[in-house]
Parts: sequence; C-alpha cells; structure tokens
Amino acid sequence: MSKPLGDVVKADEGEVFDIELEENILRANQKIADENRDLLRKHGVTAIDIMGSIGAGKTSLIEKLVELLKNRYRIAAFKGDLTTTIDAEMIRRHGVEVVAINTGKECHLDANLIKKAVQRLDLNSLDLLLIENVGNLICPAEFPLGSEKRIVVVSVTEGPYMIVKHPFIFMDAQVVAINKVDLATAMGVELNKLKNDVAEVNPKTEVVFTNCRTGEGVQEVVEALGL
Ligand SMILES: Nc1nc2c(ncn2[C@@H]2O[C@H](COP(=O)(O)OP(=O)(O)O)[C@@H](O)[C@H]2O)c(=O)[nH]1
Ligand SMILES: [Mg+2]
Repeated sequence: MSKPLGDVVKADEGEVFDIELEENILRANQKIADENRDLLRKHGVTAIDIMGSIGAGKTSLIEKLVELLKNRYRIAAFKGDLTTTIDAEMIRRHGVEVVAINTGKECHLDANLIKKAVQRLDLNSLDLLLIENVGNLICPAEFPLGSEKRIVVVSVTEGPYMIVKHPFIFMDAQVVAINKVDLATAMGVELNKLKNDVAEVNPKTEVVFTNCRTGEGVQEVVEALGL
C-alpha cells in the first residue's frame, strides 16, 4: 500500500508571485469590461464569451452556432489566440466577420483587447458577437470582457476530473456545454457525473450535452443562452 499523501503545501493569498494578479489590474479590467458592456448594449449587441481548454470544441461550437443563427442575427466573432489565425479563418468560412486577436504570451483575453477589437466593428450592423477566448480553464475566469453571458465548453476527452479541478471558471458561467458526448463511452466518462460536478460548483448554470461535430445539442445551447 502506498504511503498516505500527508499535508498539501498551500499558497497563502498573494504568496505565489508569478500567478498573483494585482488587485488594481483586475479592477482596471472590470472598469473597461463595464464600459464594453454599456457600449455593446447601447447598440443592441449581445456578446457571448466562449471559454474552455485547448481542443474542447470552442471553435466547432461557434461554427455550429453561426450556421444555426446567421439567418436570424447579424453575427461577428472575435477569436483570441496567442499567435495564430487558424481558428479565425475557420469561422470566417461561414460568412461572418471575424477579428483575430493575438494575445502574444497571455493565456486569456482581457477587456482592453475587446475594447480595441470592438473599434473594428460597425456595431450598428450587428446583433450578436461570439468571442472565442484563449484555450485555458484558469486565466479567463478572472477577466470579464463585458459579455452578456459566458459559456464554458468542456469535453469528455479531458477526463473525469476537469470540472472539480477547475471550479472558478464554472462559477461565473451561465451555460456549460459538455462536449464530445460521442466519445464518452470510449473515455469511460460518466456524463451525468460531469453534470453533477457543474451543479455542485454552480447550481444556477445550465448544462447541455453536445456533439459539436454533428451539431447535436447546439439548439439547446442557443436556448440556454436565451438567443
Ligand atoms: N468526436 C468529436 N470531436 C469533436 C467534437 N467537437 C469538436 N471536435 C473536434 O475536436 C477538435 C478540436 O476542436 P476545436 O473546436 O478546434 O476546439 P477548440 O480548441 O476548443 O476551439 C477538432 O478536431 C474538432 O473537430 C465532438 O463533439 N466530438
Ligand atoms: Mg479554437
């Protein structure tokens, strides 16, 4: 039998300097996020922040959402990535305007980048703005962008503990898409267990099971987002 694990080394607040985020940075981000929200609302634009790990299915979900919604709404998308524009090109193929945002080394979008990207759009000819955040389950949680709603895409291929290990991103999400349901059996992942994990972290969040390759469940995502 292995030895018991013993006490866990825990960082005190502010102690881990390389991941500590200065309060004033977060406050400045919140202020710009509020301004973004006001500006978008004034023009009747609904922005949705789409978060999740690399490969979870964020781009695939956006592509399916665009296909479902482009006859009802005038849509644009922002695509946050470190350096590439691959996803942006993928979304653009569906005939919507896409602004690629490269964050360099940053693991999340922030409100200031959204403010800059919004200046590229004609807000008067837009109803819906889909924002694909940088693939990460940790950093984007702390940086609201000014969106009306936040959705987290989590796929079964990330294993059974993704949600319990990363609770913060789920706390501030109105919708969670549990994606790649077609692979659940192969991965040995129990879908209802993942749903319960979300409910434990945030009982108000709506959980939808999706296959963003086929489009299964995407209509329910639309309804959960109130679109
Ligand atoms: N089997 C399966 N593959 C999926 C599903 N959704 C996305 N994928 C695939 O997973 C890969 C990563 O998807 P992508 O949308 O690029 O993920 P992102 O990094 O979160 O934007 C792509 O090859 C997709 O075709 C799904 O529901 N089932
Ligand atoms: Mg992507």
